[in-house]
Amino acid sequence: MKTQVAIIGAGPAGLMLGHLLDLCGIDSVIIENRSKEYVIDRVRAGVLEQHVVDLMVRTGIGERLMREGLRHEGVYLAFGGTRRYINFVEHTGKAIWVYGQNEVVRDLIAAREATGRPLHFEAETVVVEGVDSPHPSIRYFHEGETHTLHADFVAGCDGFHGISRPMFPADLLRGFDRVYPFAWLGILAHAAPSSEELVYSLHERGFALFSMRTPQITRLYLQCATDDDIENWPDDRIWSELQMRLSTSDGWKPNEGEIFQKSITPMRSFVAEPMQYKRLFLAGDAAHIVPPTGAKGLNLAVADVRVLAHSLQRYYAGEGEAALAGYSQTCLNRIWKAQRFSWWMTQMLHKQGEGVDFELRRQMAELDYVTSSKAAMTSLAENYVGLDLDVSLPRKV
Ligand code: RFL
Ligand code: PHB
Repeated sequence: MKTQVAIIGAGPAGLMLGHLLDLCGIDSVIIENRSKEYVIDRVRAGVLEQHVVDLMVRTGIGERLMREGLRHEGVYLAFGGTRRYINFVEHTGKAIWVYGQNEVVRDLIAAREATGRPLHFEAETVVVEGVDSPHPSIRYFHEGETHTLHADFVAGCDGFHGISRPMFPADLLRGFDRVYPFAWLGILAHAAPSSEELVYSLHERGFALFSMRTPQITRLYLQCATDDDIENWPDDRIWSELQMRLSTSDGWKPNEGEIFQKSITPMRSFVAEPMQYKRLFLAGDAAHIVPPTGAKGLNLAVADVRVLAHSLQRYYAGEGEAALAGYSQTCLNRIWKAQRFSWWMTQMLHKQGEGVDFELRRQMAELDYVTSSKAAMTSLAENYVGLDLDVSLPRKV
């Protein structure tokens, strides 16, 4: 079997890359080790930057997003029992959208299936070979058989635990990371969101976040210990902790309802440099992880594959290898800024440990400043809605 680009992983990065390449007339095969249901049902991100929304709309996959997505013009930061609003549109002219990663993935799979181009689920990539030659290949198991796929390029869109990053020569790849001493317990509940905007809260008991998925479903997060067990968190304890950490003196509090999903996620910052080794490219979580406080992971994954699709389009248009040389650095410049922002939001909003009264007072002062200085509000807003990405949009033809 032959294709132009072999894509490992059908998360947002791999699926969006396949979609953009299709619009450029470039052939690809997407190989995913999990089932279609698993990939769609995995509960993850919820916030889309304006550039992702624009991309989806202009490339013909934004119809449901426009109908069901929730446009948000700002966020609340809560501390000391009060909520303060930062208006993104006023400070940047841009907004963000709440639309579950599940829905983005569902739309991308539907678009892929409509093209008839290959997307293999439950197909595990085991070996990537020849990436240092013009003829790489990947070997994978699918429906009980081993297949070999020859390609011009391999795109490693296989997440943080994938096999692509370890294929880089050890003396080429450098990893930069930070692990945080806390985790997030996240829930989905059948409860109408009681605020139109997200609420990020710093409380002396720890961080909490109020978000949503639909007009009937609330998404909530609580800071917890890294070694915490979900069994320690019966529903009553979750609600009582959320009410304590989120309720504000203006009478606002989250609505309660039946909890139908809960899980604990560790938090880390990680960047791999470079993101290209000859014919092998990394994109999305395969190359970098951000703590979720800045809502950047999915958005960065989409930004990477926009740069990659654009580079490959130029390559096939006749520019040759030169078109690919800037991929890593173009992505990394923006990734490090998103890393900085995600780290900054995380340190400002989480309780750093026990007996940290100085830190808490300092964080409260920072929140007071960030929600009262026009310059600071503008800085938070322009990072939250997403820094500029200078790549032209392919259009659905
Ligand atoms: P994914 O989504 O992990 O997809 C990688 C895919 O590769 C497959 N795979 C393989 N396939 C074949 N062969 C192999 N050997 C393979 N090894 C792995 C996997 O099964 C999988 O399907 O990575 P991708 O595409 O780079 O997408 C990244 C995003 O999923 C991630 O950054 C976000 O979910 C992060 N994130 C958030 N991002 C945002 O932009 N906004 C948010 O509001 C936001 N909130 C979050 C988040 C992540 C969270 N968790 C659970 C980590 C909230 C949470 C709680
Ligand atoms: C979410 O709705 O899942 C969400 C929102 C904002 C974040 C992280 C996750 O910073």
